[in-house]
Amino acid sequence: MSPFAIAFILTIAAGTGAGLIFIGVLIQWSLRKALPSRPTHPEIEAAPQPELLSPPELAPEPTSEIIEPVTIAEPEPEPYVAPPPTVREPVRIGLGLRKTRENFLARIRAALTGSAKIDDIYEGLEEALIAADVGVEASMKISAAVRAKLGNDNRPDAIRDALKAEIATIMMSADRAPADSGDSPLVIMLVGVNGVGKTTTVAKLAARLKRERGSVIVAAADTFRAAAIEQLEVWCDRAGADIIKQSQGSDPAAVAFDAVKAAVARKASTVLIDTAGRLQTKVNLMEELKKIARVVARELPGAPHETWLVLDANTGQNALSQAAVFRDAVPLTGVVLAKLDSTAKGGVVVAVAERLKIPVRFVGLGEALEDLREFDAREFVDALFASDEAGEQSSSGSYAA
Ligand SMILES: Nc1nc2c(ncn2[C@@H]2O[C@H](COP(=O)(O)OP(=O)(O)OP(=O)(O)O)[C@@H](O)[C@H]2O)c(=O)[nH]1
Ligand SMILES: [Mg+2]
Repeated sequence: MSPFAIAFILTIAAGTGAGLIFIGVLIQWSLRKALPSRPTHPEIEAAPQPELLSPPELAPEPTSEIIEPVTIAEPEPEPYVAPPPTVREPVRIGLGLRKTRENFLARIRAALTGSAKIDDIYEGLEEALIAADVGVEASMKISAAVRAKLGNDNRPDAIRDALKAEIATIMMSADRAPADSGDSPLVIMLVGVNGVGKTTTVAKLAARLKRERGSVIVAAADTFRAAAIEQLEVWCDRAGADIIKQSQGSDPAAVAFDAVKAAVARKASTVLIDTAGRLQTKVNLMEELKKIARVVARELPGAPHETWLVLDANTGQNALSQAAVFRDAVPLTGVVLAKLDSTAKGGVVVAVAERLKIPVRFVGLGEALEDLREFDAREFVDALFASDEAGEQSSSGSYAA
């Protein structure tokens, strides 16, 4: 091959190579433009740009401005709910009535099986009722009603069933609908002689009504007894209720007034007024209760919507005379029978229903917050007549709160 031909081929090859290199560079350049830029050095990639360093969600110490969007993005925080005050299962009415039931049933059984003579049977029944503190008058009335229904039928089961039905009728005849305070707070005033269990009942009710209806305000309107306010404060703390108080010796009506006013302002659902059980004289106490009711009504017409007399179940028939005294001062709308657990005289609830014609609303079955049962006439009668074995069963079964 001639040197000219070799030179020509080399020139063509060099030109083609340069052309190819040019095209390669061109392709690379256009690809760079089309793809997102990638840093050439990994160490630069690991070190973000200053403006990327602190997006709100990554900032190590966020300021209040940048924390906001984060909080909004999170689910709504659960409202704080205090742990329920109940620490154990509530006492069952069957267990609370154990003493009354044993006493009552033993006597009824003796009356029904002791003699076949109708007169003896009914005499025995009356005695059993009186011994359970149903009261002489009510006992005779009940016994007469059963006899009128059964005539000469002396079968123990028939008498027992008729007796049970008669007591249930009396208990239910006193029943009435609970007060309705509409959109306003329901104001309940607790009254009763000293030591019956008012303050404990207020605390039990506060815990219960808070769970059932919403926030509760308690008025410490026993400003007479030393340490009464502190006692109530401890209870309210446990029950998770707000307390409105003043110093000892201050005007109880003013405390109750403040509590109702606060409840209206805070849209609380219930106000519970704890009152004194003893003042210098009984007259003073009654005047004070009247004044509380009057002053409260001035702030919230219709209040107190309920005035409940707290009775100690151990007082037996004396409960009736207490009720008469209080009823003269303030219209009673219900009874709370405290300490039913510690008495064999639980039959007094029958006398209360029969004589006073006001319903038993709750029964106290112990000293703890959860030891309060809503009163149910039929459940009470069933528990009263439950045979020992069945009673224990029902105490842990259908009577469970
Ligand atoms: N076993 C039992 N004890 C109760 C019950 N209710 C209250 N008590 C006890 O009865 C005592 C008196 O209770 P309080 O609630 O202070 O009575 P109170 O009526 O407020 O008394 P004063 O404020 O003095 O009028 C306390 O030792 C309570 O623990 C109950 O249902 N069962
Ligand atoms: Mg008290």
